Amino acid sequence: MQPPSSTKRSAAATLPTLCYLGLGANLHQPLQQLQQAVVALAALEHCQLQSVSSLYGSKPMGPQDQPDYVNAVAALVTTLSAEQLLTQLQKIELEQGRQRKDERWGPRTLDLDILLFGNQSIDSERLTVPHYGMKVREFVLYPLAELAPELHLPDGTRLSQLLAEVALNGLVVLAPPPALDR
Ligand code: A4P
Ligand code: MG
Repeated sequence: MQPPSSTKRSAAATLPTLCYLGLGANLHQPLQQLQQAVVALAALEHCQLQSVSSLYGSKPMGPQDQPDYVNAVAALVTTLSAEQLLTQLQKIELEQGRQRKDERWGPRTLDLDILLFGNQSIDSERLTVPHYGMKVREFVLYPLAELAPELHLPDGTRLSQLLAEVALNGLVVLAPPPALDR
């Protein structure tokens, strides 16, 4: 007899959930950092990388004495819980040389943020979802709109409404979406 399907999916904490991730880097060849991060995301267990936006150049938010950033957004379907996914993202950050320093919004080799996790609102010790800054950051909203122009946030806010309120602030497309090996 077949075991119940729940035992076969022991590592799967949730039903498949579509989430959106913010990728950012401004140290040590940031364009390549993002391309390498996309390869790492595509290799994550219990995850299926769906699409990645173009790679954008953006002006630093926070301290201005740091290089411009490269930013992108990725769409990923996962059966991990949001906290399990965060753990995997932090591993990738560390593998790419991320050092956490005291300076708020300081430079980094790679930052991976969970912007949205399905339609869930999460407020735990490790996670705030939707990401606390996403509604006002041009380097999140424009790449996200490339992947999901019709998106609504869990509170009902339309992405198109947010785009109308947030200026480009020097945001430019640097490179097309990285190719996904399928
Ligand atoms: N955490 C809570 N919620 C989340 C979430 N939704 N996704 C916690 C990811 N992490 C979340 O993060 C600190 C803690 O946030 C984590 O341990 C996790 O438990 P971190 O990555 O160690 O630190 P951080 O990224 O420096 O902090 P913060 O405040 O999240 O910074 P942001 O908001 O990521 O901003 N300018 C441009 N142009 N482009 C950028 O991408 N990024 C930043 C950093 C500054 N300026 C930028 C950019
Ligand atoms: Mg972060």
